Amino acid sequence: MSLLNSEPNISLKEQHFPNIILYVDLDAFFASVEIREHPEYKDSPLIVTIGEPESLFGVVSTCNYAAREFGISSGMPLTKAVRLCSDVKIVKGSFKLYRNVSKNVMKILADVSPKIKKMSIDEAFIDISDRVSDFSEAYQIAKKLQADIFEKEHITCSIGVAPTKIIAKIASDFVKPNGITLVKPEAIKSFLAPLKLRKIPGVGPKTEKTFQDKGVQTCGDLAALSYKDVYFNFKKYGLKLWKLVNGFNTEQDDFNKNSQSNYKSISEEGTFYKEKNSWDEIIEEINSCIDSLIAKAKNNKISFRTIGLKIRNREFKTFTRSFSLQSYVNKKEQVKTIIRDLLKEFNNLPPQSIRLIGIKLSNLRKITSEQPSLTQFF
Ligand code: TTP
Ligand code: MG
Repeated sequence: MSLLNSEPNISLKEQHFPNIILYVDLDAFFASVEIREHPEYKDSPLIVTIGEPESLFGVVSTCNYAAREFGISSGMPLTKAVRLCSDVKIVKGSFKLYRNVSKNVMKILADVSPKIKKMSIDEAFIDISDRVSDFSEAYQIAKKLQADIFEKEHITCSIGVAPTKIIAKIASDFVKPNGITLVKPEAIKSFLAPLKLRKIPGVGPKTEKTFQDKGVQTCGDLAALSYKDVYFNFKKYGLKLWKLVNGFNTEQDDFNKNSQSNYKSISEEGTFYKEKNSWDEIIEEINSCIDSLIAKAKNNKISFRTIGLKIRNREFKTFTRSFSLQSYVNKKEQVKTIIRDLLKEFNNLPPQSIRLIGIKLSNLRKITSEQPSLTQFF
């Protein structure tokens, strides 16, 4: 039977929401740190730039909420920003300081649960499913976390509390600054309905235009279409979004999926919720996936022979490549070298087009005491 004639293929798994996730995003991060260091900037419009404040060469890295009221935003040329607000204060960023504050905040988050995934300098997911029994308890944890960050670092954050990462991320942006937005499974559809499709991480201007051309502006507009129409007009990617806006679980449980003891493979992947501007940034993400996979392999005394790479672009096209070695290995550098080779083929893709990267180790073998490593002899 063709997909067009079939009923929506919603599995039980997609109706099941076993997790509770917090998504934490620091408010106007660089600007908030500057205001903490210079309380005299408080209440006046403030821009942080890596450019040159005096000659107005460069763009806005970020700005505080007072500056946003004038229409100033990240990425805007400084010349335009001062046209919008002639009194705006412009300071040069101190990145070392921001990195330190970020590290301190990530430590506070790691105290909430070890299941934490840093997404950028000022954003992270925390899976608190094992710590709480319901969403009201999760909300209290979010409140306490917000207070802890403020007490220790004197900056505010906004938090989304939801059953999936993507909904938690969208929720974190719903009330800002210093907001907490809770979205329970049964409220996902109505929460998303009034939002522009663009609010969904990964929907960029090009995708938004494709949907707008067919009259779809909001998540609710998409949810109201029939499954057949969505498949006909927007293919596989449209269906995934359609499931999301209709309140189904579109995520694999990637915090827990490797928890069984007899692995066939172990893998780690990351979706980019913001465009990456360089391959260096993407490689940094890949290396962090490799680091955590190797830690997992070591904890479970596993060696492996096959190393796989997965890349997905904004058109939802997925490329997978792999390489098998003659013998079993378990070292980080070996994986990094092979992945670097596999990546060469994709050098020509613009980094901004990459939406997801994944690494998979397969052909696994348990390291037993009968297979001593060479280093044990020295
Ligand atoms: P964001 O979290 O996107 O922005 P923000 O924290 O400034 O504001 P919001 O309250 O909306 O979360 O980015 C985090 C930091 O990353 C930001 O403070 C500065 C930096 N950044 C840039 O340098 N360039 C950019 O284009 C963006 C978007 C962010
Ligand atoms: Mg932020």
